Amino acid sequence: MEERNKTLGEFIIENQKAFQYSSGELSRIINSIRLAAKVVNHKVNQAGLVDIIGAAGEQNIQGEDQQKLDVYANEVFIQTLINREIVCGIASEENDDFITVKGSDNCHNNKYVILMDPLDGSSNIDVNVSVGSIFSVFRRVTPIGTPVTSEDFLQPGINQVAAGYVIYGTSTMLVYTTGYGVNGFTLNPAIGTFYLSHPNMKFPENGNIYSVNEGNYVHFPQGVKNYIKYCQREEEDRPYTSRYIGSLVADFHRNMIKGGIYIYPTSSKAPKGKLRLLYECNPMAFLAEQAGGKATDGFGRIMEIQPTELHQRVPFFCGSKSMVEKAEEFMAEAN
Ligand code: AHM
Ligand code: MG
Repeated sequence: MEERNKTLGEFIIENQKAFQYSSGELSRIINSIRLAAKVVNHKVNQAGLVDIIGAAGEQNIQGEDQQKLDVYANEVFIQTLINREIVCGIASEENDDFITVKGSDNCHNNKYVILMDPLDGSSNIDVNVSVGSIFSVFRRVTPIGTPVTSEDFLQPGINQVAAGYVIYGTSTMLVYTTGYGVNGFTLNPAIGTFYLSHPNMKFPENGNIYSVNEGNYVHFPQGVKNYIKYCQREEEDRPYTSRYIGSLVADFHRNMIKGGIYIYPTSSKAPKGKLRLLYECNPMAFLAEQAGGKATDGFGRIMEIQPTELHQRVPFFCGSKSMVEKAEEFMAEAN
């Protein structure tokens, strides 16, 4: 008989050794994300429905004011993490500053901080396109028992102990790494359980998909323009296919499965790029490298950048290793 798929809960227990400095805390963080993901998933799936019921004026489905989904997702993730007392600090795209979590003993005794984008690509919600949640976990660097400081959050990506995303797509998946490869779990919505569906995910070494917002072409640096022309040139394995959802998690997920490159470069409109280093690019870079891919800012490794600000932006080139390296060649040449 074929072995049935493991649940995420079973996988976490069996792979306890994959959690660095294991004391069960990191497992509990992943468990909290699993729970928050299910709650957000439920709400995302109702996005259109709430409007319909609301418009009919019959009832408010939740008995509460309708909130913007990114604000709702932010509250769900933060409350889930705070209630379970497993992190000492939280930084979110939705909050200007980081949140200090004392714990019920008021002692700041937890050792991890989490940085997250609770609902990335949320402008896609209204048009029924996939969105995602992204998270990145670090051990704090300040002493346990003291309040967290910005130092705990402004760590280079190489210090990450876990990272992952939830994609709310045609199915909902939780994909994460603790530094021992990347595993993907698909939610069975009928029973609310995540099953291991994509063990040991790997970027193909090469690919034929390029994902970039070409509407901004005229504003791009010359190296990116040249690389795009390279992708479009008629050769044995080219032109490549262009696929851009405008939802980082969904573009990354497709490229990891099929082979491709995602680029959000600097432009004259966005001189530092658009995406945020700490809770968008670092976690995706950790996943990419763990899956055999590559993530750079066009010149150097994303995970080696020393952050200086919580909401710092950075140009992002991420995907199949050979493709990212080719794009880097064009960047270096044009520099
Ligand atoms: P957001 O955090 O405001 O949702 O912005 C991030 C999103 C990414 O998911 C996506 O890849 C990118 O912005 C798309 O930007 P653009 O519309 O400029 O192409
Ligand atoms: Mg975002």
